[in-house]
Amino acid sequence: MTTIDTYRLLRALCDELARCGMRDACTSPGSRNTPILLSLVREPRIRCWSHLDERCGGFFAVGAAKAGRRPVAVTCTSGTAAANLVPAVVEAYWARVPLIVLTADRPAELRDVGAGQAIDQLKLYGDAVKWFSEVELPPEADEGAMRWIRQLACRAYWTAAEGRPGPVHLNLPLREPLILEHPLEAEVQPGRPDGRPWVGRSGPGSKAQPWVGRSGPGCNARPVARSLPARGVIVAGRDEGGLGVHAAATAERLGYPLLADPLSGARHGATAIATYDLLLREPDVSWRPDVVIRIGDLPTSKPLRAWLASLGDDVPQLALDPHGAWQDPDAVASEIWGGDPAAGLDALTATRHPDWLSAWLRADEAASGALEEALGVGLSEPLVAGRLGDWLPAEATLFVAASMPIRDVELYLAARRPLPRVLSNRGANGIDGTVSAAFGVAAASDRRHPVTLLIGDVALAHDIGGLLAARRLGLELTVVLLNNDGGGIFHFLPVSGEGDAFEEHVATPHGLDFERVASVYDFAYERPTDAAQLRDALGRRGGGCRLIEVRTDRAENLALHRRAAAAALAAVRA
Ligand SMILES: Cc1ncc(C[n+]2csc(CCOP(=O)(O)OP(=O)(O)O)c2C)c(N)n1
Ligand SMILES: [Mg+2]
Repeated sequence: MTTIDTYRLLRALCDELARCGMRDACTSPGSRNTPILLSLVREPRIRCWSHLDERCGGFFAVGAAKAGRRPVAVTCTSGTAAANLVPAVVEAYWARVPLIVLTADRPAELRDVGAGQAIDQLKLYGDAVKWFSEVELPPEADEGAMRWIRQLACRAYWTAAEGRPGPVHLNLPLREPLILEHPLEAEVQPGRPDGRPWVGRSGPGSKAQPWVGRSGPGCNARPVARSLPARGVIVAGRDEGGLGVHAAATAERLGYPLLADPLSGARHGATAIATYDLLLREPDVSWRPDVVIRIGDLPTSKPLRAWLASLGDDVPQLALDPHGAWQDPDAVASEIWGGDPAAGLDALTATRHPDWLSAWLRADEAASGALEEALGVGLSEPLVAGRLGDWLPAEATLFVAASMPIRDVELYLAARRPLPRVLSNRGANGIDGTVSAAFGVAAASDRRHPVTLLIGDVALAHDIGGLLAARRLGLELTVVLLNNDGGGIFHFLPVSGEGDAFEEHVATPHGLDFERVASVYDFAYERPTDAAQLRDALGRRGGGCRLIEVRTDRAENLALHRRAAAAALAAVRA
């Protein structure tokens, strides 16, 4: 096999990915992956985002695929470089994000014989990929080989995008020389006419909405029309495929309260209950429904999960999931509908109960009012989380880190009005890769609309290398940092009673000076000390990256959360 054959095949692979709809790829440097990297970079329809740390590149791809709702490629060299993609691949698998991982590898004769940078990359990501293929390139890029590689690229793309989306891993052993001596001439086998992919997809939604699953068991089954009891609730969890709008409309039509996670895209609905995380903590202020309709992932809220688990077998729980996924840790769902959830929702009818919805809405109003009063006007973590929903325009994207930011957003973000799109890495709930994922979201979003990341200090320190994207990729991102010098979330857990061991090994304070961090990574820096200053800072967009630091105290934060929750529950009881 000559180097020209290698490049012909890899250029055809990238051509096919672009024909299928790929727009973004992440590269990271190395020698063995040179042919893959150059083939991607030379493909004009694919924007290539360079990352020097593969872990950042992988999470950037997760963010870009989430925001762009189409598969993103990631390539890296062999050895530990490929192992650095594990966290992103795992997150993509659990969060249903389509990635195409293209790892370069040593060829067979250089494996397990002491050659450098050679590890066992076969099925490196285990069951966290939808498809693994060892792509040994044929000796000659003849017509048969070109047909094969084009078909392989389409298979990788459609496998990642369709059904339950997720990552695909192609491992490519490559032999030296890895660089062409002369530029590549016209292709031997130019692909299908009119820019069509080698293997097209027909059927509903395959082009327009590859993200929303429509295959899988029972997908084409028609939902049975059902008439439901008057007292029901709809629980909507993370969904990036537009199902939230449908869930909100259905809740209105049925007169059901809507317990909608901010990641659901449903929380704007007229029946959405913002404070369910609070109301469901107390059985005397929440009411037993006669049926529960669940859509997509389960929301993060622990009280909500505990409440669902407590309802008992006489309250049927129907789970609708675009991919028929099992989202039921407490084994209480009575039915999991694997077909099109929108059609499933349309088939539901109920007669309205005169007081059911209004009682929930009244309780929510009382709780929201009391929370707001308890928070006051000082800059606190929950106040920032809530106000971002009010201050960011509806076209903005708010990327929220794991730990307290996502929990505060779930309780304190308003409901029943236009909200920004909210995204988060909730597949595996890691704090890793958050900065990089937010940059990926910025890369695949409309540049006219702001992307804001809400993140804690430990999560930011964990992916501090992700900040390099500000200097290197020309993207715009506003980072709102809630700096309580450690993991504030752990103060809510019993381990917080463990004194010094808790402080050093669990809370992990670090004392980082984020103003200096901002200057190292070329971020403009601001430190507002009141809400008006924060609001002004958010409104200033200069095209670059900004770090807005809000300092808080972990112990005070715990006390404030407790006070606010107690005040809200008292208000609802009253
Ligand atoms: C990769 C990874 N490591 C560890 C954890 C466990 N963890 C959950 S929250 C958290 C602390 C986060 O602290 P910070 O980002 O400052 O947010 P805060 O709790 O202060 O709101 C840790 C270490 C995790 N979720 N993911
Ligand atoms: Mg913190």
